[in-house]
Amino acid sequence: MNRLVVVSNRIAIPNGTKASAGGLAVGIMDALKTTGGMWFGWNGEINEIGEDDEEMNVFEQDNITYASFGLNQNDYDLYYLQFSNAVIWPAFHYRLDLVNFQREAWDVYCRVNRMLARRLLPLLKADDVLWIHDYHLLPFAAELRKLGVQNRIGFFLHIPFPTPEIFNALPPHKELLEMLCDYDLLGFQTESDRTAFLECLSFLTLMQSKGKKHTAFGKHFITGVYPIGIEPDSIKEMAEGPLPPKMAAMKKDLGDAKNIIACERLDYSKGLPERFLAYEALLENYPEHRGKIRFSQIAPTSRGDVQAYQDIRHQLETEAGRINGKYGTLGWTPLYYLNQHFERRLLMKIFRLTDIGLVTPLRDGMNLVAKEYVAAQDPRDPGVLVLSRFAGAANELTSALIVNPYDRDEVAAALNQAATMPLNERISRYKDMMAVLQKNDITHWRKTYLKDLLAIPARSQVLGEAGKVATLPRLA
Ligand code: GDG
Repeated sequence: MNRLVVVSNRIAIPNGTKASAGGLAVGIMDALKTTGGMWFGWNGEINEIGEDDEEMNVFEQDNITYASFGLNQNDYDLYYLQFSNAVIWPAFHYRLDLVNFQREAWDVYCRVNRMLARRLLPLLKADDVLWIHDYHLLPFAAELRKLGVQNRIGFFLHIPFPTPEIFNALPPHKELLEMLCDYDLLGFQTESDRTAFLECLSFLTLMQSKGKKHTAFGKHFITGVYPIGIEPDSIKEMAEGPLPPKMAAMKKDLGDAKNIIACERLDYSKGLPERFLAYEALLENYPEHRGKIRFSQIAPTSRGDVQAYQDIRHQLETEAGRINGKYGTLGWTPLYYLNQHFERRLLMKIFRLTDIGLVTPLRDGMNLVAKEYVAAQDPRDPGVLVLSRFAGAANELTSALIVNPYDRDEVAAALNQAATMPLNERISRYKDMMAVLQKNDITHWRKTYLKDLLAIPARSQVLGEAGKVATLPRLA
C-alpha cells in the first residue's frame, strides 16, 4: 500500500487530548493511521531560524510520522499573514476591498513554498501519495515538480474558488493558475468552486476537457468535488450526557426563553456584523420576542495580527453594546458576545442546549459549524438551523432555513419561524439533515478523495506511445 503524505500549513501535533482535535485534524489523522503516513507542516512557532536552516522535528506516534518546523518572523509576516491571509483569503472570499497586495509578499509566498518543497524532498519515498491542503500551498506541487518529484500529488481547497472577475484581479493570477495545474487532482468543496476554477483557466489559456480530465499549459490534471464532512457520532457523544454544573444552573435560569447560538472564528467572511443587525431586526419586527429570546455569539480571536481582523473585532464590540443598550432591560440582556475560545466538548453541549443555530457567513467553503450544530441536537427535541445560502454546506443541508445573510429582514423572519416552529417540523428537518451528514461524513470525504487520487497512474508509470515510460510535461 502506498504511504500517504499530508501537507498542510499547520499540523495538529498530538498532545494527548483527543477531544480537543477539530473535525479536519481528526479526518486527516484517521486517513494517516489507516494507510500509515506522514504529516508535514508548520508547528505554529515563530523562531529565529535562517532561510536555509532545515531544522525539522520528526517523531512517530500511532503509525503517523509528524514532521514539523518553525517559521522565522519575516516568513510568518509575508507568507502567512500578508499573502495567504491578506491577499488570497479575502480575494477567495470575494472581498477584493480587503486585499493588500505587495510584490514582496508574493515573492516570499513562493519562496516559502519552494523552501518547504525542498525540506520535504529528502523525506519522500518513490511511491508516496501526497495530499496537499489549502490556500497557503497553491504553488507547492509546482515547486516539487521542479525538483523532479513524479509522485501523485493531490490538492484540496477548503475555501471557495472565486469567479474570474475576482480571481483575475489578483496580480499573479496567471502564475497561480499555472502552478495549480501541476497537481494531479484538484478537489473543491462544491461544484460552483470547481466550475469557477475551470472558468478562470479557460479565460487565460486554451484548455481541453474530457469529463473531469483536463489539459492546460501542457499539463494534465483531474478536478473533482468532495464536500468535507464531520464525524456525527463522535459529536453526538460529546453533546449528550450530563451538563457541567455551571451550565445546568444556566439552563435552569433560562426557563422558557429561546436561545440562539452562533460560533466561529472572528472572521469577516462569517458575516457577524450583518448577523447582529439581523438579530436587531428580529427584535424590531417581532417585538413579542423581546425579553424571551437570547442570542449568544461565541467568536474566538483569529489572525489577530491582520488589520482587517482587528477592525471587525472593534466593530462587533460597538454593535453588541449598542443593541444591548437599545433593547436590554434591567432583567434581560438580549445579546451575549463572547470573544473567547470554548473547549470542544463543552461547545457541542452548548449547541445541543440551544434552540436555534445561526450560521450566516457571507461566503464559506463549507462551514463545519452548521454540520456540527445539527449533529449535536437531541433527536427528540432538535433545534433549528438557520443557514446562509453562501455556505458550501447549504448545498447539502437543504432542510435548514436557508437565508441570504445580506437581507436582515429575511434572516429575522427565519429566526421568528425557527423560534415558533412546531416539534414535528423540527424533527422532520433534523432527520433529513442527519441522513446527509451520516452519508457524507468525514470518512466518506477522505475515502472518495483518496480513491480518485490513487486511481490516477503515477507519472513514472505512464506509458508513452512507443510503450516506453514517459514523463508528463513539467514547468520549465
Ligand atoms: C475552513 C473553511 C471549511 C470554532 N470556534 C471554536 C471552535 N470552532 C471550530 C468549529 C469547527 C471549526 O472550528 C471551524 O470550521 P469551519 O468549517 O466552520 O470554518 P473555518 O475555520 O473557516 O474552516 C470552511 C473548513 O475549512 C473545512 O474544510 O468548512 O469553509 O473556511 O470545527 O467547531 N472549536 C472550539 N472552540 C471554539 O471556540 N473548540
